[in-house]
Amino acid sequence: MISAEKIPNNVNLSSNKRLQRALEHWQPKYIQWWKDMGPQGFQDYHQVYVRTAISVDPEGWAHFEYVKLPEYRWGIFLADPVHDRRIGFGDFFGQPVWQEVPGEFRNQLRRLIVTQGDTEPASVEQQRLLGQRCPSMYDLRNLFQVNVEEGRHLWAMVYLLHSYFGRDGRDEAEELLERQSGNRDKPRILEAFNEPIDNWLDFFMFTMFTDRDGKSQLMSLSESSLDPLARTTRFMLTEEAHHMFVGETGIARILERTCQLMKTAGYSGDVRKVGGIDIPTIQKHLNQWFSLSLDLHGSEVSSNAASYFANGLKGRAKEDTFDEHMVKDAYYHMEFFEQGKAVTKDVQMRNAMNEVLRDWYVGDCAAGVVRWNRILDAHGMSDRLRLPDRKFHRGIGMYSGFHFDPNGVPVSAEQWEQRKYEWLPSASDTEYLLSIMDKPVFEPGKFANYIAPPRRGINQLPIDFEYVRTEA
Ligand code: BYC
Repeated sequence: MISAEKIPNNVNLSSNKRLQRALEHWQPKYIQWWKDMGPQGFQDYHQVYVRTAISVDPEGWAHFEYVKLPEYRWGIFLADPVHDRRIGFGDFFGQPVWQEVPGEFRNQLRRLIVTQGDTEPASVEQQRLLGQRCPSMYDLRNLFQVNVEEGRHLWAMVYLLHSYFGRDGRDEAEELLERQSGNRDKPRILEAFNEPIDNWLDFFMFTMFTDRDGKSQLMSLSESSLDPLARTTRFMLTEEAHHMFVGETGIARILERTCQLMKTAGYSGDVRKVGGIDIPTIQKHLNQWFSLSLDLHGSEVSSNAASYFANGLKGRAKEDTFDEHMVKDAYYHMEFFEQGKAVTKDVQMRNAMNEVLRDWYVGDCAAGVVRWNRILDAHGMSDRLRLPDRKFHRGIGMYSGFHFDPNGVPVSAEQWEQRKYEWLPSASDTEYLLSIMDKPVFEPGKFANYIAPPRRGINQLPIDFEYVRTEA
């Protein structure tokens, strides 16, 4: 039975019979999905020290307790309403926001919500084997925290589908549990969510770069004229921040350790001999996840994006910082690649909204890379990490039919084949990473050789706290 007590919420679940009925049907399927496709080997006998959102105010949010993963209390939360909120962009600028889905935008909105929702269980599926290779108990707990929150983000989208889209919303909610990351017949919708994440370097790069796409997409959806969508995604952003923290500090700690090992290895850069992760391998994984996450922003020129903007469904990140919100007569100077050359053309700004969001995203990523490079600098290393050019390794959009090196210089198909593993992880790189991650580190306060400990523990607890414990 669905009980509002077991499902923390601020949507009046106890008096909403329609939602209760829909969830009664869906929730057991979700739990089954979580047991089958969630963290493998940590479902039955482990208690994890996680935070659970029990209300949207800061105190309710920072509620920590030991939980058996399948018993996590996935909740439904909307950020507080904004009084007299008005549509902030597009053709309906200035009108009151919508509390119900307008019939004419129903399909478009459902599609956006389903695409967003699809990424959440996908990421849990991608990461399900990582626990068996964890570098420490602290990291294991962070992985599970990320996983349960992605599960909650799925609940958030399912809440919208159940509450505002009737029968087809309920069908879509079921399908969100049926598609599977990497499945040949029923893959996840967006490409990056079908890539395996079987080592922790990929996990940290994913949470740094792909979760940051989550941030940029959620920021643009939190501007939506559909108020329940705006409020749901606004609350999701608070959780996304922690995921990016896990990614950014994870790589920072690997860099810290790599610098130490480089000194031991005599500055030769040959840190693999002493069991560390060398800078070129880190750079290749950065290239991989940054380029896959650029693809997640869609094509540079997109009539879908123009229509989302015109109809007020999906805005720009921080829409209120722009001077003009109708964007009818504005142009974006866009670089096209024609006959081997870059040519700049003006594109109607509404058609360039994916690129506008991508610009914001690239800036946010670049700031993170600057912070990583400070670690290399502080250790006196001359190596630096860098973002590859946005034309590099693209599978979506106008560059997808061509090949470019990380500097954005065009290369032929033969050159690409010859050189791609200088720029992207090869099978032997993965083999090496798996070899140093083959044994999980479960002893509290101990860390795998390739990563430094964090500066501090979770919730002001010591680093050697038992963040994951087995039942007696
Ligand atoms: N892979 O005009 P186009 C997150 C499709 S991450 C495969 O280029 P549009 C998270 C597109 O659907 C954030 N297909 O782009 C992070 C369209 O198909 P149709 C997730 C792709 O429509 C970590 C066609 O290509 N949220 O939260 O503007 C862990 C041409 O479309 C891809 C969202 O994405 C791709 N990469 O779409 C957990 C927000 N890109 O119509 C979670 C919702 C495009 O021809 N989604 N296509 O069949 C959207 O706003 C938009 O759908 C997109 C861009 C941003 C994906």
